[in-house]
Amino acid sequence: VIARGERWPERWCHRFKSADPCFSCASQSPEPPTSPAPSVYPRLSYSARLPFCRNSAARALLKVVDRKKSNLCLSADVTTKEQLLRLAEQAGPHICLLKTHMDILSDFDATVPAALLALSEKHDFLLFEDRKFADIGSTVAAQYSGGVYRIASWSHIVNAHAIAGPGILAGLKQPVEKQLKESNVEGSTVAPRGLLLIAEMSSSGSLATGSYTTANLLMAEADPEWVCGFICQRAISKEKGMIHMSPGVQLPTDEDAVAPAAAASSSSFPSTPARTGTDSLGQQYTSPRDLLVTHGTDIIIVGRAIIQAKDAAKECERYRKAGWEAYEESLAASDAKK
Ligand code: 5BU
Repeated sequence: VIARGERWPERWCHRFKSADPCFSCASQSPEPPTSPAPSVYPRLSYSARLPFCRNSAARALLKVVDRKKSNLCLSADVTTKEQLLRLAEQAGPHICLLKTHMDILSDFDATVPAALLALSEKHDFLLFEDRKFADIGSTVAAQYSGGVYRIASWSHIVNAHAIAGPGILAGLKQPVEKQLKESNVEGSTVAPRGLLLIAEMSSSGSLATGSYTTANLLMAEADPEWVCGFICQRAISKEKGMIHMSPGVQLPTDEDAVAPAAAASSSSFPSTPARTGTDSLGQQYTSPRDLLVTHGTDIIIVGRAIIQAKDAAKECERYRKAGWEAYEESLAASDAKK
């Protein structure tokens, strides 16, 4: 983690008028931010990126993705444990990652994480609690490890807003380091753990743009052993070990007039995904193809489009296939550019 006063590369410190910028200048620079270039190509296969992953959850996830030919993360936004476990059982064979919002369950108890972990082993997927931590380091350390949910004890991946500064990364890392120390003493192995920074959001009018996104990128790349990637709408890091995950994904339903290829090819501005739809509260949707081929992201996160479908397993498979075809197309496009 970069501490205040440490150097940031190639930036000017406006506070101390020096070429050695302090941390706060990284986010307060009045200069137009060098928008992180969406360097989509050349694109490496998931398996070829493995040696570049310094974080344990990034490595575990890329292995699952490769084994199952699935870059689909299901956002299981349901409100009872029975619905959640049923959905995880149905979706399990098709997904690489199951994303939860434990705090929307009306009947959460300690059996839920245990049952999800059993399903994650049975069907070979990882767990991601979409907790969006956003407080000072000591508070997030307590929120992550304790309370009712004890997230650090079961969730392979969590996410955070970097709004509070690098202390949030250090705070969240504490419970993981404690688990590591204890495992060294007891000789047991520790399950993979990783943090995603929310560098961009899918919702309309999101404030996570420009220099804020850049500051996320710099914070993440300063701690690649702990940060496994980003929530974003396009590839923002050139580090091959960082995973880019994108929510706000929908395919046209069979009845829709818009064909996927037409929707994707309408994107002429690489920094702005071509939106295929919205909900009534500001969510914006993009096609898997636009995210993976045009914008170079790695994992699609899909919620209501799957969980509200008549047949969730069938819909999962449709999204898995679309996500995988988009990935293969991005590799072919990369080869063609060589
Ligand atoms: P949807 O039903 O596919 O719209 O659900 C998207 C999920 O992803 C939902 O759980 C959100 O909380 C989550 N999400 C998002 O939609 N956009 C973001 O930028 C982030 C998370 Br961060």
